Amino acid sequence: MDKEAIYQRLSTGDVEQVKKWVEESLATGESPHVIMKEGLIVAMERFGVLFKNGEVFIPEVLLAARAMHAGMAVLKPILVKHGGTAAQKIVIGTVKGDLHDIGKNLVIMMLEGAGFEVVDLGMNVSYEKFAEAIRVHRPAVVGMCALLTTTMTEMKKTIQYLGQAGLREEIKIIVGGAPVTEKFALDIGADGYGKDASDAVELVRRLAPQGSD
Ligand code: B1M
Repeated sequence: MDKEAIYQRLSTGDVEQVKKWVEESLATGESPHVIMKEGLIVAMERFGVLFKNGEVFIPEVLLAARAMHAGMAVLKPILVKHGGTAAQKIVIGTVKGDLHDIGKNLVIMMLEGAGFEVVDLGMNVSYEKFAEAIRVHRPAVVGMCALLTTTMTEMKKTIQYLGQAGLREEIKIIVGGAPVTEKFALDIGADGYGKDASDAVELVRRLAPQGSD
């Protein structure tokens, strides 16, 4: 797998070339998980360092993110197909005030790939919307993502709100995102913390084993 090629294509935001790279990598027999984790994610993380260092700006990052989504869209049906039948339901969203969804979408893809049924609430999700989704979908697990130190506190507020709404006992809550830590997760009363998308799948498997409801 040519990691430099995917980095170049992603960093120029070239949607068609990213899709083509993913298709070509699949055609060589590369595993979709490896293409996602070692190709797309690594390239996006590398690009993120440039953003951090002020070498690229928000428009370029948005273009790279769009190209990454296009590459993920090619992989998604394959990951889902190999995941088996869905059983346990997971509701997931990026918390209020936070517009980052790349990591969340990766977690969703991995969960779907592992056979879970996922309800994606999107980003900037209010407490009320999480509560409403729990009432409607009755998930085994609720996942919350935050990428900003200013929005990770919304996780705690959402958990408190779900408690007040009488919904906390019936679900397991997992949290994740770059600034989140295991300690923070425990402190705010979550049931688990996923450091990355694979970790999130392992966590959900432990908290809501398929066929256990
Ligand atoms: Co923003 N941004 N951003 N950004 N952005 C960061 C997060 C930042 C670290 C960049 C920096 O300054 N170094 C910084 C946060 C600083 C902080 O809070 N300490 C930052 C900032 C400041 C901002 C704005 C405030 C910038 C501005 O406007 N001045 C603004 C905020 C907007 C808002 O949310 N209200 C903003 C905007 C944006 C864009 C819209 C331009 C774009 C988002 C596009 C999109 O998501 N559709 C963007 C991006 C892309 C980034 C960086 C470059 C990349 C984030 C990313 O997608 N990483 C990021 C810098 C960086 O990370 N190096 C940055 C790749 C992704 C795969 O990783 O999301 O961590 P991640 O997900 C991982 C794990 O964390 C885990 O699994 C994933 C896969 O392994 N995981 C979970 C994630 N969720 C999980 C949930 C789980 C379990 C695991 O269970 C539920």
